[in-house]
Amino acid sequence: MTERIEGHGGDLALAALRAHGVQEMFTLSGGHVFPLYDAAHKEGFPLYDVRHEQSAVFAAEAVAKLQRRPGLAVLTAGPGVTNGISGLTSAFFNASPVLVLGGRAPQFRWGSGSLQEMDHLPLVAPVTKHAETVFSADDIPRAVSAALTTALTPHRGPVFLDFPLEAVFSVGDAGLPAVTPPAPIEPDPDEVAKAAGLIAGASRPVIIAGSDVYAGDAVEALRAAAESLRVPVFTNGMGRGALPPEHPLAFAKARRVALKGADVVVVIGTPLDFRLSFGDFGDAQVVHVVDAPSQRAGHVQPAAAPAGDLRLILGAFADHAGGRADHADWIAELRTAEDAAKARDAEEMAAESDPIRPARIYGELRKVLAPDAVTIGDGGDFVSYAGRYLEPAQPGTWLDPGPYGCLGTGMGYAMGARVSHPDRQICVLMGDGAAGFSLMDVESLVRQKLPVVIVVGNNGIWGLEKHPMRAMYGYDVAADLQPGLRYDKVVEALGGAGETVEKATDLGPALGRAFDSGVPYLVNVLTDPADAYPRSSNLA
Ligand SMILES: Cc1ncc(C[n+]2csc(CCOP(=O)(O)OP(=O)(O)O)c2C)c(N)n1
Ligand SMILES: [Mg+2]
Repeated sequence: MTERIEGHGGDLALAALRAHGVQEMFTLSGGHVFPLYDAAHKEGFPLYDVRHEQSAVFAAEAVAKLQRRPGLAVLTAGPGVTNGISGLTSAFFNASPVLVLGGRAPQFRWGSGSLQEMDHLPLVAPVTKHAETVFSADDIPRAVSAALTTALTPHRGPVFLDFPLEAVFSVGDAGLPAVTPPAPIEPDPDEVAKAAGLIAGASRPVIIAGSDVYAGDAVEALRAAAESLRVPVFTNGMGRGALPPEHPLAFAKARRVALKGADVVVVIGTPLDFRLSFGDFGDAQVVHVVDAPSQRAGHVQPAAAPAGDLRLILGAFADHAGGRADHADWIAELRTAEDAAKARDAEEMAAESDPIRPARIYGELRKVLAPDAVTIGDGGDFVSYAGRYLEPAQPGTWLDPGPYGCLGTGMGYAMGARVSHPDRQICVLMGDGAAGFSLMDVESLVRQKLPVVIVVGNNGIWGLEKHPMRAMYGYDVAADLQPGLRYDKVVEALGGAGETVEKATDLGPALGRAFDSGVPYLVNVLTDPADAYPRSSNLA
């Protein structure tokens, strides 16, 4: 214990939050959490409010993902907390260190039917690393501090605390717990050596690096390991951009060829889930490198699975003392496939068509996006195309919803990204269906002067569902939206600006106006509803 602090529950919470580097709060008003606002108000602590609690949690998650520090959402008792549950669950799947502080009906008359009285813990426990009710003001700094330490300890993830009304409104005093960063988890050196030996001895190794590489600040170590062992690298999630696109070992398009031909597949900092064919790569041996023992897959038996601090493991790979098989031919083979795919993509991204096809939108966007622009995907097919055609040039610049696949992250992630990077381009790629979940939060962005550009791929359908349903049944239901709807007018009505684009040649100038506008700006691009993203499994 270092310092003693006094005040109401909100003051005590804020002191502990600040000690852990929390820099802002995302919230939607509710009387149960007023003391937290009071503390923020008195201290000049930034507070951003939204129109749906999901956006508050998604904003907190974006801060956590981009800045690798805790993000905070404050939600009122009952419906405030329940509206935040998809956000918490996304953070759980993404291992994002998010703290949700909930209000809670008074404890002294629990069971008498107070307004918004419900026990949140059974709902949030399965999607958090820790969930606790804090019954006294004096106990708040301890609980906040412990919760944030848990959130930041690999494998990272969200935590939840709620404060009964009388606990957060009453005055207390407590010591401010000392903040110690989580100690790195030491990997088993034998398992690390075994993994390194397998990779070095392979003829056709491939690395797939995911979000935990960025979250664990192991981007440099990844590069060093790949260069030392001469292994081609593919990425997903927040791992994208870990190697600059021009790096000789950076690959994006040749994944199918790589996974088909590989004899050792090294998956680093991402689960062996549906995105990676559940860890089944045919005859190839699998090395799974995870940031904590809890992340070892239960459904496959990798040849090696070192668990621990990714910098330590990847550093040890880089320092591998044994010999190395020559991978030059393998790398050259993949480069040929990569270059061919890139040429095909370039053609698609330049293609004239009427109606516009999504590829062209990304072709135009690539011309105006700066290397440090943050791009955010919220939608179905339109976002699959973003994943294919956008090439993040730096790590920490691409936000997708992650394996939970929750639509509606758009405006919350945009708010968190804008707050994280006030001077960068922030661009949300949205399906027209996805737009319905969070577009009202453009109002929050306008009011709080947080400009972002929103590009809607408006095909008038829930494309990622309509096409598969037709393929499966020969008909579809519940898959149509209003064609040509003016989402730009919605944004205008909310105080932003926008325009509708129907011709490919109008895209570039419209995007230019959007990024120059300095307000939330929606470019509503009418796209071809017949266009379906080609995929092997169409269920999402
Ligand atoms: C909250 C939520 N509801 C439903 C789904 C199922 N879903 C996945 S993609 C998709 C269609 C998205 O349509 P749109 O945003 O218009 O993008 P498009 O596929 O048309 O490009 C739906 C409904 C989901 N992933 N998340
Ligand atoms: Mg759509």
